[in-house]
Amino acid sequence: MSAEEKEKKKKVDPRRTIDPAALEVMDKNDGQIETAYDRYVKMQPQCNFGRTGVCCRICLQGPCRITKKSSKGICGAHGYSIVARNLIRAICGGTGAHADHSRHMIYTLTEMFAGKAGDYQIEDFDKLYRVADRLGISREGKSDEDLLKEVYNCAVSDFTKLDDEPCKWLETTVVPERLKKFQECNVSPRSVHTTISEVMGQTHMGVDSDPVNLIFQGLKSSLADYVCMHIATDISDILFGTPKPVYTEANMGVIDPEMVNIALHGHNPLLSEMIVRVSREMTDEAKEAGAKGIKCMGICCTGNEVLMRQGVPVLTNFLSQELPIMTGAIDAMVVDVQCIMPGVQAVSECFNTRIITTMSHSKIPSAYHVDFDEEHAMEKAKEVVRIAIEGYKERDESKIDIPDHTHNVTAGFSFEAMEDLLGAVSPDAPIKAVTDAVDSGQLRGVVLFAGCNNLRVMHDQSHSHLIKELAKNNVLMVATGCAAGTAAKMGLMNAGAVEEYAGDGLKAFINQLNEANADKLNGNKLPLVFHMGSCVDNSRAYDFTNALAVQWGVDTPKVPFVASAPEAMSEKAVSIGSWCVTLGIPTHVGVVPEVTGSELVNGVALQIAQDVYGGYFIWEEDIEKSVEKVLAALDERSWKLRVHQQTAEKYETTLTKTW
Ligand code: NFS
Ligand code: SF4
Repeated sequence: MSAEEKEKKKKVDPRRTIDPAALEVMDKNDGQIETAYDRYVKMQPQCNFGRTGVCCRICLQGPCRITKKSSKGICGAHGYSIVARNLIRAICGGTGAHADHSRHMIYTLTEMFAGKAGDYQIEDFDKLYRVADRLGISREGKSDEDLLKEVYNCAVSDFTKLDDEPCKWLETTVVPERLKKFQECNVSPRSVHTTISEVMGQTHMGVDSDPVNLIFQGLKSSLADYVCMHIATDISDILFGTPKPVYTEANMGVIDPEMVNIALHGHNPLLSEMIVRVSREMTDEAKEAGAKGIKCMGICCTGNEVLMRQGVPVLTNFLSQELPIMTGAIDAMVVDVQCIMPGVQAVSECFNTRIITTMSHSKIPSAYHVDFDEEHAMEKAKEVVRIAIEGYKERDESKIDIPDHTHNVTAGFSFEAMEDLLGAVSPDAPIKAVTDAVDSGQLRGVVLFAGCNNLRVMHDQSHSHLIKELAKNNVLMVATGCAAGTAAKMGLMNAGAVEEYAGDGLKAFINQLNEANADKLNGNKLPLVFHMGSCVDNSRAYDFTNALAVQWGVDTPKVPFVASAPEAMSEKAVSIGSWCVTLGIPTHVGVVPEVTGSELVNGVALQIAQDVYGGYFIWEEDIEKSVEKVLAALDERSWKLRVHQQTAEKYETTLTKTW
């Protein structure tokens, strides 16, 4: 290592978080147990070829790296082809992960129809009807089970069909102008699985080297991603209920040393819902072991799923997932799929914590494994809880040290719950409460905070700062995934935050909702940021955007709605960002993806996308500039919308379709 590199490495401080609970745990540990924060420092400096996307390992002649000396790979592939191929494989990785999740939901229905998943049933009939209606399925003379079967058939078809008809979940959830655009540009996916296979085929050595063609296929993959995410949300709601407001707490102070503590981590609600249910029935077993009861807490998106539907407290978000184990009071961490750092196992070995993997395709060496299957869901959930109780019995009391940090959280804002709240102000067209507030200038627009944490930036900092600044500027905010985790942990997802941070317009808007919904809220008040769920539930956020577009009578690129992922990390985030853009949303990303090695590919992301789809990426790592750029993107749209509305009024014509 050169002297310069050593110097650079020294400068990175592993205390890369602003979460006070995480800092406390980290400081007490004083580097003795290694976590992601330490490994990030060790990893510096990271390879710039990979970072800019110009390293190709697609065939065994590679890796080929684009340098001044060699401007093409061994096969003659230009830098732009290599960058585009890498990018769309990342998008496809995200699509694959969501497809895996969504297919599991669909598969559970297969098992239900075969009489093999008795622990699952239709929980939310209204949601079933709503989805059936949206898909254009007639309800007349059909039993609920028949109806569910038809919804199921549509989902299977969206996953597997080979013809050119649009996927049902795309066709029925976007405005017609969007669909037309997708068909014109050939980015409307045939089906989820077909699209994934197309991307892998197209990016194989010696197939497509046209960067624009490649990127458009990537966008198709991102739309397939959107389809499977929406299916996952819909089926989850049908099986487990559509979220309604819930009240709980967030951050590591939620750990109760007198309880058997279970951390639910990963993404899938199929097992975690069962664990929450059985843990409520198994209090006696916990008491026999000397505990007061059983407490479930969530990490990442499994956490978001059980928070939204069951009010389960938030333990922490992605980046700090290893730290709760170091409190010495987590008896089991149950994981399913995605965003689970293998590092949790090594940390757990210093404590009593059992890491329990539960999916056959997502294992960690040395961890416990309970092989989940739909047929024995409750039984498997009980097995998991019993392992946690065993862990409790073996706890080393001397190691317990829980940081005393929590904040109140109000969550549970599915799109339906939002409509319900807005409907109290505007009964005929609930979403009009928002469009009116934007038209009058009371709100500056709507922003979705989505995405992960990433050690390249200070953990939780950009989310927190942007939320506070946008609140001041009267932006209505919704959040999902680990961005929502930040808001919850940092006290930005409760009524106190409205008082503290909201500008006058936003405060008046939220207070009007509070007053109109006083009976439903039982003395509680609405939060500053509305939690819409897991990352898969970004589908809910898009339903929100789409409803705004329908209400204004415009295509999505005219809607003052911006997505922001200031701490993006996973391939899923790359895919979600790409469908946001394709669906017409300006999308701020605070960690620039691996595309800067090709000016052409970067230019497509930043400019061409806007020309074609109306959505575009904003790469901005600087927090202050991010605030400015997000606000500018909102303002540009609301200004244009207003001008177009005034023009239409003046000349008594319809609103122009251009953006
Ligand atoms: Ni989303 Fe949720 Fe978090 Fe990022 Fe991972 S948990 S699916 S990918 S890290 S937000
Ligand atoms: Fe190199 Fe071409 Fe093989 Fe990529 S596909 S590793 S650029 S030879």
